[in-house]
Amino acid sequence: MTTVLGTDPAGGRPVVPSRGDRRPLGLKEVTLTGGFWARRQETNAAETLAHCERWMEKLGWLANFDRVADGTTGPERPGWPFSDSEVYKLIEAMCWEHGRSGAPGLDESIRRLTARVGRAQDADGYLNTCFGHPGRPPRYRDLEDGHELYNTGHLLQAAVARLRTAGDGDLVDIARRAADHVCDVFATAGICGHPEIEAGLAEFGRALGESRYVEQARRFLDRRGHGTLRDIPLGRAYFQDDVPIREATTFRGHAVRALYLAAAAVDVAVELDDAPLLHAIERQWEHAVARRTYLTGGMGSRHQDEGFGEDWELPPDRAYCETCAGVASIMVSWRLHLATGDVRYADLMERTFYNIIATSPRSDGKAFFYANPLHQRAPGKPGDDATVSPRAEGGSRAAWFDVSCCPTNVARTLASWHTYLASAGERDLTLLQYAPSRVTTDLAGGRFAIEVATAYPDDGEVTIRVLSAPRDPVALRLRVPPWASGAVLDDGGERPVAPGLVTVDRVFTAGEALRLRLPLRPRFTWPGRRVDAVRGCVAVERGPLVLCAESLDLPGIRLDDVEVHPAGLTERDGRVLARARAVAGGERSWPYGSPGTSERGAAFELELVPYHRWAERGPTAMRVWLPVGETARGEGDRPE
Ligand code: FUB
Ligand code: ZN
Repeated sequence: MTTVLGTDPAGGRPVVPSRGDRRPLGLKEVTLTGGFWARRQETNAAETLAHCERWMEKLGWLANFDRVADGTTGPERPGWPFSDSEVYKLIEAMCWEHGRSGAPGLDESIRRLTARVGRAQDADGYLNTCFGHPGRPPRYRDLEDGHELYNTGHLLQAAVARLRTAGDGDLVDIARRAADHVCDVFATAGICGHPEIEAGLAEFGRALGESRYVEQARRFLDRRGHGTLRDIPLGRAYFQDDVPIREATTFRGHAVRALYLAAAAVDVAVELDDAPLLHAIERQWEHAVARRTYLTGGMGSRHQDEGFGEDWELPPDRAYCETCAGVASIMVSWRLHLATGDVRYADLMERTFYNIIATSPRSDGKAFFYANPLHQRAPGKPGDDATVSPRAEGGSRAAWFDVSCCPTNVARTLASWHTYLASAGERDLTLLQYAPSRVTTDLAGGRFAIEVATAYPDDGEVTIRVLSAPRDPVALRLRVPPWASGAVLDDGGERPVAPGLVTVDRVFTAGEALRLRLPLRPRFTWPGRRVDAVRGCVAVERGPLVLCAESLDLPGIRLDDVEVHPAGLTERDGRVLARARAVAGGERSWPYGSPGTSERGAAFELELVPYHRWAERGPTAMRVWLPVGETARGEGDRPE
């Protein structure tokens, strides 16, 4: 491989595989012009980035770097061993945002933060504020929990963002020294308890054309699964050190760890042309999506280890669904889409974007959900924006957490969101997500530029206007989501289009327009019969949005007393309403036995709102899965 040090000609992309079915588009090729995601990007830029920096300054996580540089470290150190990674994820988010908007103030922030980080680097490339300095534990003594390589992985991803958006410079130099150090120290043994270094090394290696880094990522991957990490009460599956990655059949253990590892495995498989490794991850994805994924796209059912449960273990009230696991799941699916071209991966990405990534941040961008349950039994306490939340759950978004991995992960994902909107092939452009945007890319026959106008996800009409096109035919491919049966494409004449990919392959002319109509009627969704925890319930979805009921809309009625009738769903004046009744009685007696007699109240219309906005109006009970009234059970189209 040769060394390449320029910016990405596409303007910056988080993932640039050197081969594969699809080519990702960059910040210069896609621009959001308004709508759902543009609003979130603006808030992210205007509020979240500064918010994260303020908190890390206030808590001393940034000053940890200064203390190392000044030689004033000691036994006391604020933050967890992985707090350095939050600084790196923030820098990464700033780099994508800077690449997107060009805001000059951001460049200065990136330089300022980079300088503080760089001063803490040891002469041999080691860079960590928790270990290896006076008064601190020695380096690499606690591979299970120390997160040293994990932190470095995030540093490398930040450097990739900087390199691709601004070119070579201090951050890239720092990261290169850190990566070289890792390759030297871990040439023959050792893995980190939290995967992430693998993804960092693989992408940094791609960005620099440095095969040594990719090879080191492969070593880490193949070393895992042989029980080299200490056994712990949660078992070695917690850090995926129980089964070699090529033999594993599903995602398991700590969800973020499992998914970062899988993302890296796809990168390595693609770079090293390792088909068996790629197929192993495809199989694991399939298994986990079929059996271990929530309706929201959330992953992770267990609080005890922030981890995947067994197959079908998907309790709505105890759902963990960490926001970071949503980010990591998107990382895996995106890489699999690029490698294989399969749009199923973009289907899951859409679900996760709208129902996990959009759910986490409060609309002002200054508080976040960490866990994303599908049922909140009692309203949470109002969040206190001035204090650090000691817990991941609780029913209110928190300004900051003791373990605050999610806010910076949301920030870097939102800043680069539009790079997931489309992908390209030799002679096709494929729209994967729908948002008001302009997309311009060079295909084999020449430049193809389109403008997308839509109010999606509020409205399902998507107009694609051609701005310029090659003289020869090209293929415009549109993803039709799996829920969109009845979709219609108007391409000079209307025709029904089935879920999957619809292809228009012809000569396009500037000025012409195509219209895709995705039906967004609200619909009931039944759980498969094996998902025990929500048997007897239905959920309501509208387009890509999962909806929920909030107790705030039910004065005088307990949300958990409400039953719905799965034939009564209407949409009026933009509101989705389900026919419902409140059921009374039974609280004081033994809650098991033969069916009791409960009193059913008068029918009323239950308002359902997008899950991504729950608790936005204040503390509330909430549920996605709604019990079906006894008389109504047996109706509907239930999956097996
Ligand atoms: O351990 C680092 C991060 O903190 C994990 O990815 C999250 O799950 C949280 O535990
Ligand atoms: Zn997190």
